[in-house]
Amino acid sequence: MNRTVMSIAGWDPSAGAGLGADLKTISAFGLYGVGVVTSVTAQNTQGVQAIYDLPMEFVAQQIESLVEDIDVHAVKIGMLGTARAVNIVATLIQTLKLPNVVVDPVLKSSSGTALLEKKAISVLKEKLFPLARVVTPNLAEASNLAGSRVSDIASMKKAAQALQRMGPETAVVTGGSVGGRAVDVLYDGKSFSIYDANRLETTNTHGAGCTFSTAIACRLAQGSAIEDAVDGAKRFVLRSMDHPYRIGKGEGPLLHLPVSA
Ligand code: PXL
Repeated sequence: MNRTVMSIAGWDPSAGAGLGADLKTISAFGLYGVGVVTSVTAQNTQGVQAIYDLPMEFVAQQIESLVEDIDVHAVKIGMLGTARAVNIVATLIQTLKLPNVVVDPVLKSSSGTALLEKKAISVLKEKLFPLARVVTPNLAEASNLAGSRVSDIASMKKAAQALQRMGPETAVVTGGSVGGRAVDVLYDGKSFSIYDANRLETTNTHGAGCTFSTAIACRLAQGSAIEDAVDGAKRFVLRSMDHPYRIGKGEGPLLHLPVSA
């Protein structure tokens, strides 16, 4: 299918997370990926060593250059870095009427470094969430954004409901671990869907959240309904974590092989 997916995200030079992971994911789905950089990080599988947030004017220019020329069928939004970037991205999503927006509300790296300034969190919730078809917080992000500890299925449901009420069409809280199962909880304003799989024994998890949200955007670009898109994305993430490569000394990245392979 002749479809283009845009990722607006940070650059991780180890390409395990961020824009690198997103473009690999889009390719694996057989779609054409385009990428807007919000922030350049220096990092590897062991942690984030430095961050350089781009000026919001330059983030805006990249989006405008792309959209003037190329039709975009879905947008994944990851690390934004600053409140100014959140604001300008929200404005452009609206004025350019970009479709199938998936927001991964990235707050911290898995090693604990802040990837979004504190004052941007309210802007993310108020300006960007209402423009999204899907938001995909993990447990830590859901706890922070909903303002209460999220740990088990009951609290995941409560948080999914609270976040959906902030304006997105659906909220999926990811990363639950219940009796050795990997559980995600979706709420669409009416009912819950619970996604459940065997938890893998793997350390190849760096970039799982980025890959998940981008895979949802790919499936939406292909015309899937949200519930199916999330199911397909979960299967893609699990398969991409389950590989024999040993990359780096820390939390290994996923390996994004073609979906049809
Ligand atoms: O996984 C969250 C994330 C998103 N985007 C970038 C990152 C990370 C984690 O390190 O570096 C650019």
